[in-house]
Amino acid sequence: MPIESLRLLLVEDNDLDAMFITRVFERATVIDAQIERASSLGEAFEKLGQSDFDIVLLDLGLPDSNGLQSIRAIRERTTSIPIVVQTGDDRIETGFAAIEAGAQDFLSKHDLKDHLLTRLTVHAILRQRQMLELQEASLRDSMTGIANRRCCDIEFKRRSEILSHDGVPFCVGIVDIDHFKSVNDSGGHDLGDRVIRQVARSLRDTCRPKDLVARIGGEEFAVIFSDTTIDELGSLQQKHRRAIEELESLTEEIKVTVSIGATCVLASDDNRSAFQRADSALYTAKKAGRNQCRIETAIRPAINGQIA
Ligand code: GH3
Ligand code: MG
Repeated sequence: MPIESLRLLLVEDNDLDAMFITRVFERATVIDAQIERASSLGEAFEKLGQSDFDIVLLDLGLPDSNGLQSIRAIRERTTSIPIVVQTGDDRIETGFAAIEAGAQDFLSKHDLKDHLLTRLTVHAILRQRQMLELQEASLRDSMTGIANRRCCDIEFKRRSEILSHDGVPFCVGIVDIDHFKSVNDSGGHDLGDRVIRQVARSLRDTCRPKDLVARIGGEEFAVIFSDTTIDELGSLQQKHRRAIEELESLTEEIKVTVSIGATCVLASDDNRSAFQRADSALYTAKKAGRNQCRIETAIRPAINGQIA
């Protein structure tokens, strides 16, 4: 991914150093850098809040912050923007400490040669972009484009922490395509894959923005219903089931339906125990004839205890 033009936030309180760095980028013919300068960390935060930047070039000795604190403060606000540190301190230990604190690279002010600075800047941006792309890909299911099991595990953990700290309830559900084997058997594996994508799209389009839909197995999906009590769960499940029942058939012979099992999550639950309950509700829905929703209600007394 070539970088022709980039937006750079230069955080530097020294006018001469700022002018020197600006000139380096003006002389660089391969890139067109638009530079905005902030003279303090406070001003840097203001500018980061106002517009998007591709990189922050950060001086470690600022009037309102010092050394590694500045890097950590920026990292607390955003993990995505690459930071290159330039420092008057020549010790290599300072540079490595900067990287440990969250910077992508470092450069001594005594080493500010044109090529070195521009190369370092471009490398930091490209490396960070690749890292974010990989991170994003590691959370997606490649066949359907929706979240994968890993992403579901992370979201479950996040929701559990919010439940424990703030008492915000949440629920989980498992959605399983009915008689999917017969889709493969009658229409082939490719048709099966198309049905899986169609169901994934429906779940994604039907869920609320605060919910998460993930593919957790071949024809099995998980839904994390955020900020949801067990009393709201039934209608949410039915909305998903109906949306899939009403999907346009891909072939005349195939009518796609799903069964859904769900449960409310307790503060004492972990991922496994919560999804085991949802799975047993799913089993009941399958046994009752499929194209149905069930909720694990055995935990109702425990929920009441949790709320009280
Ligand atoms: P039930 O209603 O009880 O859920 O029955 P089922 O046929 O849906 O369930 P079963 O577990 O017997 O079969 C699931 C099938 O899904 C078996 C497997 O070959 C198929 N499958 C798993 N992953 C994929 C996939 O990625 N693509 C396709 N096309 N088929 C898959
Ligand atoms: Mg199935």
